Amino acid sequence: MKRRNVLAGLSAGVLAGCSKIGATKPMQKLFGAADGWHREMQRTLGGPEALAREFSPADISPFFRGNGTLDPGTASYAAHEASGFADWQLGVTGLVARPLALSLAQVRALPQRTQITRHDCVEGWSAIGQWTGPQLKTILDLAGLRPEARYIVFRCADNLGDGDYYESIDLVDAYHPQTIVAHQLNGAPLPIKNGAPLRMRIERQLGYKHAKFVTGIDAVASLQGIAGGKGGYWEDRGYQWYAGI
Ligand SMILES: Nc1nc2c(c(=O)[nH]1)N[C@H]1C(S)=C(S)[C@@H](COP(=O)(O)O)O[C@H]1N2
Ligand SMILES: [Mo]
Repeated sequence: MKRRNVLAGLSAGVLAGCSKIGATKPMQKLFGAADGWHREMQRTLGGPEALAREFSPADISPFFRGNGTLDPGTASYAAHEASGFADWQLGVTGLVARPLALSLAQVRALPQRTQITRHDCVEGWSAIGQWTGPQLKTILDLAGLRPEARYIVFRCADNLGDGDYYESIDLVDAYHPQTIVAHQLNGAPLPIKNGAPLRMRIERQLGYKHAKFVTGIDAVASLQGIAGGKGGYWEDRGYQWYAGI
């Protein structure tokens, strides 16, 4: 039906079980996964579904700066850039029933969400931008999260010299309605500096959680054993894992 058309390119088998596996099992785990004072406080005050503030088009910053990696600078990324990211793939792996490799066309064909939000960087700047992309939960439901999954890890195309950039969130943020895999900023394809062709928006957390140049989404039971084990490139270097605003 309509959903089939939208998801053309994904097999019927991929679609069949998604609502069952994806929607129920992970939701049962949401509260068991919560630990840490900051996370508890924010969620007690706002509730797990509380939305980050959304703004109007008039509020959009005239310039949305880039921060951190502005271009991954690898031969592979340069080749993707030259071909307009036609062969970019978003892998969905780990504790999922149906691993996926989504093309950008498939990501764009999923139901989309557009939101105008403020990005806050710990370095002391903010900017308001309009982001468009599918909700992460749509993709997780397609892949069918397994009940053992507790965290979602984002793999990125940039290496900072002493490690690849990566990030992670728990299932509360993964299923939050404003958590999207963005491919557009202010109605245009993502600029390179802002994470082309795909970057996360995790709207209730600080800027470093919003992984850019995303190549993979990995469902895991534990963050131990991944890079430094703290759940993110900056977390491994001392930043808070839960960076609620
Ligand atoms: N892959 C990757 N993602 C990243 C970073 C990075 O260096 N590499 N920097 C983070 C930081 S600290 C911020 S503030 C935002 C900046 O997003 P922007 O470049 O769109 O402003 O991206 C985050 N995501
Ligand atoms: Mo940042």
